[in-house]
Amino acid sequence: QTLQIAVVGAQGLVGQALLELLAERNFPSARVFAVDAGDQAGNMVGFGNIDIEVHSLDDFDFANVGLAFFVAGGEIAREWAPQARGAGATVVDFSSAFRHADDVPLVFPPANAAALDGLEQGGLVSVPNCTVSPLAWALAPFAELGLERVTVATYQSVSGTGQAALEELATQTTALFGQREYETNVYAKRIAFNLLPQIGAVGEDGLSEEERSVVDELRKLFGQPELAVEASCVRVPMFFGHAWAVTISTQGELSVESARQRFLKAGLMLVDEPAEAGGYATPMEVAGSSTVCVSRVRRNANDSLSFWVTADNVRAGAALPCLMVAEWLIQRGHFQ
Ligand code: 11C
Repeated sequence: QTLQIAVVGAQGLVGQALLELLAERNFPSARVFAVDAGDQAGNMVGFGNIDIEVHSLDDFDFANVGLAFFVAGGEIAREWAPQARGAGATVVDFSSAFRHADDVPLVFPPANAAALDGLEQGGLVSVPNCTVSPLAWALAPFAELGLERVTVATYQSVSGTGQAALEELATQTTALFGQREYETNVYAKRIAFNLLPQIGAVGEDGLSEEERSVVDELRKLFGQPELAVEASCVRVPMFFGHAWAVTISTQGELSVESARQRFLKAGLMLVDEPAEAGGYATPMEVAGSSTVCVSRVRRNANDSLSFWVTADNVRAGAALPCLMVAEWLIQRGHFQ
């Protein structure tokens, strides 16, 4: 193996999950560098059974890196991805920085792997928001029937916001149990024992940033700029795992049984035993796994199809899609 890899943002939630997956899936590489912004002197991060040193982005040399994952947010991607590319690295970016650029492919392989065709060494690929990739996985089996409308309500855990939000939920929860005062810093209102119906700033069109992201990214992924998408994104007091209540209409006829077969063929896990108590999957059960689960598949009176999707937003929603892009590039001989 000669491919050297950098994970920029290695100490973040997504960075750590990505390092775990790279080790678990034996991703072919000669060396993996953990890189992060700021002074990293002496910091170590887990990679499989070992710990590896974290390099400071400020003086990291991308010269011998063939593949750089950026999982460090938009600001760092905007500043450093061009430098990594300039040194010859292909960049797989998990941030909102380039997702809407016309000349940058937005790719989640189960939905649109063909968008990677022709990517050159030193190229740039954007990976969708963690709220979009598992949803797109569940929608992909219906794309060939002609997707007409997607209506989705999301239930998003606080890990989607990051480490500080995990701490805020934990601190508020214990304070409430202890009947103590609590602070609200990360979110506009208390998240413990509550639901927040807005994720990101609301734009002039009335959609929150997260809802706009779902609409725009699904349209780009499926190459349907006019696809009817309605999204309502809600932050819930869970630590890990997002869930999606989805309703779709397609041009072709769709029975519950054929939908189930399509989910299975696409590699999703079906947990759907309506006759059994608890015959569905919940975020708690998928947390820590790379599985995207579908439950409660049913047909509505107007022939639309509804179902429930749940996945670990950090692992299956963020880290795995980055790795799937890289695995696809490897299979296509991109790095030779
Ligand atoms: C959340 N999905 O769960 C969001 C985070 O990649 O644009 C969105 C960050 C992004 O909070």
